[in-house]
Amino acid sequence: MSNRRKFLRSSFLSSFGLLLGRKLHAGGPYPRLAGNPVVISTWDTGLAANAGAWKILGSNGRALDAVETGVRVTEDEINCCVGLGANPDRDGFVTLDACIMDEKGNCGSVGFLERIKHPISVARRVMEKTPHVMLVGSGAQQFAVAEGFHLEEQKLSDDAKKAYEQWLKKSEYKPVINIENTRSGGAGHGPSAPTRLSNGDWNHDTIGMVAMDAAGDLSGSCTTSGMGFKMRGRLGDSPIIGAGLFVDNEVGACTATGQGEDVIRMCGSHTVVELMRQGMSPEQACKAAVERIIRIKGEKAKEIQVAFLALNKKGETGAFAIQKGFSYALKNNKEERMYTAKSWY
Ligand code: SD4
Repeated sequence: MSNRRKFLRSSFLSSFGLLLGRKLHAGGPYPRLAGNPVVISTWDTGLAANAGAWKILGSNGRALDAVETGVRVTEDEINCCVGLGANPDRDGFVTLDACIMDEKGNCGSVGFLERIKHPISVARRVMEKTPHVMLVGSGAQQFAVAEGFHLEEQKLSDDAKKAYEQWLKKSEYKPVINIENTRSGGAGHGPSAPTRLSNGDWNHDTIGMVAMDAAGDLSGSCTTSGMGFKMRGRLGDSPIIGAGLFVDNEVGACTATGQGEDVIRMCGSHTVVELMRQGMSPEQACKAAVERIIRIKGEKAKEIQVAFLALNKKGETGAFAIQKGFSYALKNNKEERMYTAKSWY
């Protein structure tokens, strides 16, 4: 055989081998961990949300169904930062953002959605029933209604009304706040969801959830009303795939909470997943992402809260935040509890 033919033959075989190798490794760098479902979600409201998700995960259901069902629990609660009971924008309207992503890289999202109780389920319909990833505003609402979602009355919850009336006294628009407040979500002082509590801790309530099911597949969800008293039309990181949420079934999944603008700037959740792909543990990856925000923001990082929460394909979990006070809920076959994340400050 001539040298040229030998070369062609061997390069064909090695490309074929590579292709085959790829296929063999389609499960990713980690072996599939079956039979150990786990769910983690942000903040204290995560406990009840995890319990909702566990109804599915604990009976061998799919992670995608679990993360939708789980965060619907929070969307049903009266909460500063999730669902229709949440704080409004500065014009007095509650506008909701949500996204969802499954183990196959399918994803769906809604932003600036009004008068619909379960934006996470609309996001799932966008994923499953449209050729698109994202629908926003009146288009998203129109789609939701066409899909049978009920158009709720435009009315603030009692808590939100009180918080908004308080805010209106000054109508002070500050994209960042770092002061104590009466209602988690920035009542009285500006459009930011982060609030500093009297003990110095920071509070938010957006719910981000990532889970692995008994088959070893990953999914995630994220839903929020965003910053209280934000500008009308503002979108945060929570409906943006790669920012507020990212899932890669070969590696892991991550969700973010906190000041969305700063998460969007560095594609937060995607960054964390890519760092895990390079071999970092979930906590190391979340910390490295926080450090990147701190490098970008310098001293201004002192005034904001951002936290990342991640899960890898081995079922390991971890988190890291800029400020202290970020808590997350974990549920697996052995435990159901809150953890407090380490933080930069
Ligand atoms: C946003 N990331 O809209 C959300 C807010 C948040 O807990 O996480 N609040 O920027």
